[in-house]
Amino acid sequence: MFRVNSRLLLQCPCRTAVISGSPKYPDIHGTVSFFKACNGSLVVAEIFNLPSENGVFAMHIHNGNTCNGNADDPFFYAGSHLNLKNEKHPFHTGDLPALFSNGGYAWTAVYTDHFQPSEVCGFPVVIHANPDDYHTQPSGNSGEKIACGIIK
Ligand SMILES: [Cu+2]
Repeated sequence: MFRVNSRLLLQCPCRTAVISGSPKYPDIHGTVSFFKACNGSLVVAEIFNLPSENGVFAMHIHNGNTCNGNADDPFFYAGSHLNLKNEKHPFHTGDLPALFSNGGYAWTAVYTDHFQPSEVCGFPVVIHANPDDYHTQPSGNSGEKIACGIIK
């Protein structure tokens, strides 16, 4: 166990999604790790080689069980936002803060009570080409899926 601050006492086992870009964005890679913490999870994301067109990228946990897709959507079968408690966006289980790119690199951490790491195991983390507006239903108008990885 590792105490970060008064709220965050991290416990393993933790879970990690290894992120890979779509065929259009093959250079994107990174990890999103989930640490069990008091009343929830600490989520730490480190992503490399984000495209330069945008500086802010939506990130969600989706409700599928694969990062497979089709000709129209490389991660179609990642599904829609994970929503274990039947909430509206942006209060879905899988709603997360956006990634802010610094020259294509993004690092972010969030402490959330939306889930425990064990509840999201097996689901995909999806990164989108656009920011999440945290308003539009059902998914924040965040555009094309550009990277994905299953939480293991
Ligand atoms: Cu998404």
